Amino acid sequence: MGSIGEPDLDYDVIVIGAGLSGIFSLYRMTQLGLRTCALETGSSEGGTWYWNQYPGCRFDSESWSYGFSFSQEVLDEWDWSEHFAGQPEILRYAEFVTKKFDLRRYMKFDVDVESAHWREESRSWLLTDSKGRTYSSRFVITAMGILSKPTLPTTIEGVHGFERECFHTTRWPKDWSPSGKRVGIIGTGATAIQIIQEIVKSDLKTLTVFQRTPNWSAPLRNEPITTEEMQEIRQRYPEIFERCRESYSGFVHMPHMVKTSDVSDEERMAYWEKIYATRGFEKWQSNFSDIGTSREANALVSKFFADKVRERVNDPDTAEKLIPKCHGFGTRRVPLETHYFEAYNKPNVRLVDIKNESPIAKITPKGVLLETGEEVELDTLIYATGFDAVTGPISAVDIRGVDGVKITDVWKNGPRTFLGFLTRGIPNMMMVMGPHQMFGNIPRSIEYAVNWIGTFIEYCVKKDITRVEAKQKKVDEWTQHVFDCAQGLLANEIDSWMTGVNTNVKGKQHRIIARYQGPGPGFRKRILDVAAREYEDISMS
Ligand code: NA7
Repeated sequence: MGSIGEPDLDYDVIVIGAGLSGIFSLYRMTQLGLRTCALETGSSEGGTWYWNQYPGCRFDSESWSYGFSFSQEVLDEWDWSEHFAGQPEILRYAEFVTKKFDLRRYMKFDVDVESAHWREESRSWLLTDSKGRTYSSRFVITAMGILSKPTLPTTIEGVHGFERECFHTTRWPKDWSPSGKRVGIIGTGATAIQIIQEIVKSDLKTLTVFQRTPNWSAPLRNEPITTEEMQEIRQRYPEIFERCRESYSGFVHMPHMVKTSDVSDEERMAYWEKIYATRGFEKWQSNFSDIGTSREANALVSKFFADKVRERVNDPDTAEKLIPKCHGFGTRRVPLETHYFEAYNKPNVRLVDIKNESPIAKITPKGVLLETGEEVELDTLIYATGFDAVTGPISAVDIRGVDGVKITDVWKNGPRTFLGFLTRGIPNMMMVMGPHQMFGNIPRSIEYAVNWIGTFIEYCVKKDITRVEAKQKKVDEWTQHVFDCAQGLLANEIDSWMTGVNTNVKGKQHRIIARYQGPGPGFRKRILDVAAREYEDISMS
């Protein structure tokens, strides 16, 4: 197709990030014949699956519904070994796709983009990295991930003061062994749950879990995929991806269009028992249709899952501590587990409730001092304390648009976007997995976003359009639509990374609407309508 006509620019399109979003963005841009590159902080591709190398890291989505759908060759050639693959296999998959399309030659590793400044006169972006190197481009695609900026528990005194082994889950030391160690972990989100259930299988000496908020968690039920099963899955790929397109959040699990009040107590319990026994997110995504909106329905389903915890944890006090009291089932992202609750039946595992019983006074050079006066001495302290999610990676770059306006100022009261792809005042920059996009089964959402952005850039090239910007009116309408979709959802009454709250980050104490919460098919229809109307909702020149 040729480039976007500006020989003085280094690139037509710079992609920031070489995770799954970056890999597919690069693929699309190279297919268009554009001059492109991906600037990646890591030393290799893979994004989330490159950084998260902790023990037990794996999919919560079915492997075969998570992989890319865009290439028949990839679908034909790649075999998944488990229904929920582990991180090493997923990273190999990212490397396989990269290699297959020879994308590595467009990737620049160990590049930390610090700023991106819009230059109106040349209608281009100038990016600068932490080593002072610059990169110019007509368009920028941000593909930085929604959970890529780790956060330490800065609310705790002495967070940098532990003098033994200490790390965040995204910076796991290679060849780390728990053998004979007294390990402590702060956090009980999806990451911690995967780690805890894995490392208790080892010969560690003790494990102390410091829990601020318990999480609802339910069985993953992972199993290997046999050769015959993989053949069968391969034949079903069209049907699998069709299901993902039709489901609410891009998973293979279809909504159950029945309310808790539509059935008898017995039928309800039977249905819950049935889905509890299934694989993956079925128990969340295919639960009764009112559990996310009705307090009564949510109380019932929460009781069902609470009783499961009580059945599985021997010590009643520990079981009660593990049952969330301040948020209902499914109002936060439900981590899936394999014998997580049974971990607490081991004599060398201790759960410390740091919210209600024994708050942390401070982290000392050799352990964690509780307000009770007890110092829990540790050899290793793990921070499983999550991320400055969704807006965090974007805000971390000094992005300045028209007249030097900062993206953080445009979003000071929460993100405002058009389709989740564009921001007013920030021309020629498009976001993959930016705020106000649908998330759910992430690669499905990545494909929708990158395909839309790719088609839009292709249109611009064909029509010789060199400047695009969201219109204020359309941003207001889309943002309002995203707010409307979020109305009445119990999830928005709860603090979590999904509602933009992170106690460790300045300015993230208040809930925002960070993502599109309407049904996936509705999201796709709206973005495709904009394309069908030849992008008239966007300023183009
Ligand atoms: P999450 O889900 O954000 O969990 C972080 C955990 O760390 C959570 O239990 C937090 O408690 C806890 N935390 C965070 N800061 C502190 C401080 N200052 N003190 C004590 N405890 C703290 O991150 P994950 O990495 O587990 O998972 C992120 C997503 O990755 C997950 O949803 C999947 O989509 C994959 P809190 O609940 O805030 O009280």
